[in-house]
Amino acid sequence: VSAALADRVLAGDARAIARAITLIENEDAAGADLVRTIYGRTGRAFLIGLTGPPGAGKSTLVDRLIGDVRRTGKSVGVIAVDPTSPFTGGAVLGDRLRMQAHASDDAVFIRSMATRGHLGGLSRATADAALVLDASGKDIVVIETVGVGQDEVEIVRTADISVVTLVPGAGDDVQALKAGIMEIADIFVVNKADREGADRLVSSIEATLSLQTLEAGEWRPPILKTIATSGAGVSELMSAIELFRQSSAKPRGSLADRRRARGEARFRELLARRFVAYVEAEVLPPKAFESIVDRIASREIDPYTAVAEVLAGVLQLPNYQITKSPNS
Ligand SMILES: Nc1nc2c(ncn2[C@@H]2O[C@H](COP(=O)(O)OP(=O)(O)OP(=O)(O)O)[C@@H](O)[C@H]2O)c(=O)[nH]1
Ligand SMILES: [Mg+2]
Repeated sequence: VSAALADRVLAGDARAIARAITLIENEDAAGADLVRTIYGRTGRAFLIGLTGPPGAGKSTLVDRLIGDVRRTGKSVGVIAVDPTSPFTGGAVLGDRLRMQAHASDDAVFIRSMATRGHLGGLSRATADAALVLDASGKDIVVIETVGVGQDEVEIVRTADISVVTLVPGAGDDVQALKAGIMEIADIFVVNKADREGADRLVSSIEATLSLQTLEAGEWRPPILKTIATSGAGVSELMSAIELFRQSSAKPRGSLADRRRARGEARFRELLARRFVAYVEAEVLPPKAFESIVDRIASREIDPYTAVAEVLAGVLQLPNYQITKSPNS
């Protein structure tokens, strides 16, 4: 089943893409198998991360971007992290409705994703879904997230380009600062520029940016004004994205670094998760994991000691040819 599904994903079959993303979303083992199969065929798509506060107009902006991308003949996949997530409480159909204009276009694939309970589950599922779209041959993949939590910041940080959307009149002018999003922006977009205070917001972002010292040749994040509802400023945004893509594609550029960092983050995360699962299921006796957790909670043992003890046990296993002492 999985091989056939992988073939259909690689052929760009929309139903297969949808099925694959559902498997990933449900943390089905078949989803992991699929990613394993298609991974060698990924790395072609350009990954755009778009984030900002709830209701900033991100989906409206993405809809406009899709239009611009399609005019150049390129295909595009969109993953909108589900607005029904506990973070925003928005309407589930919102994104699909807002991007309805492209519903019948074969070269456009739009998908909302729900957040799952586990820490890091969202960024993992989103990253895998992006791989599916990449493997399916989409030239551009856009990930829309609400910039509120660490998970969301992580998603956008590992994209090829991070676009941070802010809106005037949201009280605190540099709203994104708190979430640590200011540091990850490659492009700032002041959307709803038809509203009062847009220029003030631009100045306040400029002021914040001017506190950061740039190295010679380093990319300076531009600040663009858009009105997503009318499309004003969207082609300028597209040009800025293209400019970034080209400038960072040069040898010393950050694109390769970023992709390497993305690979490293995924590898570390998977290794850690699989290792913990292995220790819990194969190394520790039944119920030992829970009992350690209980002892930590009752202050009978501290977490550092507990980890050191478990690690010592693991490293003595014959299959682990690790010669270093666990204390080194
Ligand atoms: N006045 C004005 N309204 C806008 C603009 N862009 C979007 N909106 C409106 O803002 C509302 C929210 O737009 P969305 O595109 O759903 O915003 P979002 O950031 O995707 O929202 P969430 O995904 O729920 O966080 C909608 O009613 C849009 O029509 C703009 O440039 N000007
Ligand atoms: Mg949205």
